[in-house]
Amino acid sequence: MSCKSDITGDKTPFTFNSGGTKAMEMTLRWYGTGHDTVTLKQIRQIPGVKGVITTLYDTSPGELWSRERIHALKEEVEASGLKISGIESVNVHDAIKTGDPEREEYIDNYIETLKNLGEEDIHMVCYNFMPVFDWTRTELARMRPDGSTVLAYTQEAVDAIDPEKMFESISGDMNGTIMPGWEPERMAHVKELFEMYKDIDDEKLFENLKYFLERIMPVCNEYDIRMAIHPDDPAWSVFGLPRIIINKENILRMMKMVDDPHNGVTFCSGSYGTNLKNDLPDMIRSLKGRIHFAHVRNLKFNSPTDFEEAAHLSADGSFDMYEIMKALYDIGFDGPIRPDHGRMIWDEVAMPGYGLYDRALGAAYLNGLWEAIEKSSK
Ligand code: DNO
Repeated sequence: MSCKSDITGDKTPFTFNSGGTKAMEMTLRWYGTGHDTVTLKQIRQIPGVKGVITTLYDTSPGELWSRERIHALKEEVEASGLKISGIESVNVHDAIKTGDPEREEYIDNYIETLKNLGEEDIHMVCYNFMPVFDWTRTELARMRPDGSTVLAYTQEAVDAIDPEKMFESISGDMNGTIMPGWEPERMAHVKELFEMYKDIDDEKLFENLKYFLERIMPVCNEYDIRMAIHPDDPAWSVFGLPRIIINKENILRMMKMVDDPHNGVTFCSGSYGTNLKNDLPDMIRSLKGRIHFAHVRNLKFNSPTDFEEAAHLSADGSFDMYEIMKALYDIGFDGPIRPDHGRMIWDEVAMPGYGLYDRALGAAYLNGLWEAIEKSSK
C-alpha cells in the first residue's frame, strides 16, 4: 500500500510503502566463490544470518547480466541453506553518470539485468552514483591499540596525493584481493575517467541520476525491485569530483525528484557518518519507507578529518549504535541489513573490511541490539 509521508520535516511529502509484518533480515555480504575468502558454509553458521548480499563480481559496469548466470548463483546460495537477500552492486556505467549519449545502451542493459533479477525473484539492488572512485580510504591496515587493523581516512593524506596515484598507494594492502570499486582495469584509466567528469557538477549529476531512475522505474515497478542508492563515502567531494548522496537535504531531494517507493536508499551509517554534522537517527527517521537496505557500522574519529573503522560496539567508536538500530526499528524497517566493514582480527587474511570474524561479531551484536529493542518496545 502506498502512503504519503508527513514526517520528513519538510512540506513536500513523498510516497512510500507502508510495509507489512515482515521483520528485518540479517545478512552478510558475499563476493562469490573464487572471489571471497569467506564461504557460504561459514556464513550459514553465524547465528541469525539468513541471507547473503552478493553480486556477479566478474562483470563490468554496463554489462548485461544473463538470467542463466543469475540463476546459477541463486542455486549455489540456496544449496547452502541461505538465500540471496539482494544484490550489491549492479554498478552504473560512467556514461550514465556523465550523461554521455552512449548511456542509452547501458541503461537498456541495466533494465534487462533488472528484469532478469526480478524473474529470479531478487528484489533489492544496491548501487552508487559516485564519480570515478567508489568509497575512498587512505589506509587499509591502520593498527589499533588492540593489534587489530582497520581501514582509515585522513583528509590530509587525500589532499597530498595525486588522484592517479591513489590506487597505487593503497593496492599493496589489499591482501591479494580485488576491492569493490577499485578494479585494476578501471583504475588503469583514471585519467580518462577524470576527463569524462570535467564538466559535471552537482546539478548535472542530479539531472543524470534523475534521468537514469526515470528510465528504470517502470521495470522496477513491474518486478517490484527496490533500488537502494549507496551514499558517497566519505560524504563530501574528493579530488574536486562532485558527490551528491551525502546528507539529509540531498537524499530527500532525490527521494522526491523521482517519487516512487522503488527509488530508495541503502542507509550506510559508516558513510553518512563520515560527516559529523549528519544526525544519523534523524536521517533514518526522515527516510521512513524508503530505506531498502541498511549497512550498520561504527567509526572512531580522532579529529573531524581523521577517522578509522571501529568494531561495531558503540563503546569502541563514536556512534551510538543503539540509537541507530532503534531508529530503524521505530520506522518499521523490514529490509535486509548487514554488518559492514569489520576489523581484521585473529590473524585472518581477507579483503580489508570483509573478513569473516569481525563481521560475524558485528552481526551477533546488531541482532542482540535488535532483540533488546524489540522486547523492550512491547
Ligand atoms: C564498500 C561498499 C561500497 C558499496 C558500493 C555500492 O565497502 O560499501 O563499495 O558496495 O558503493 O554500489
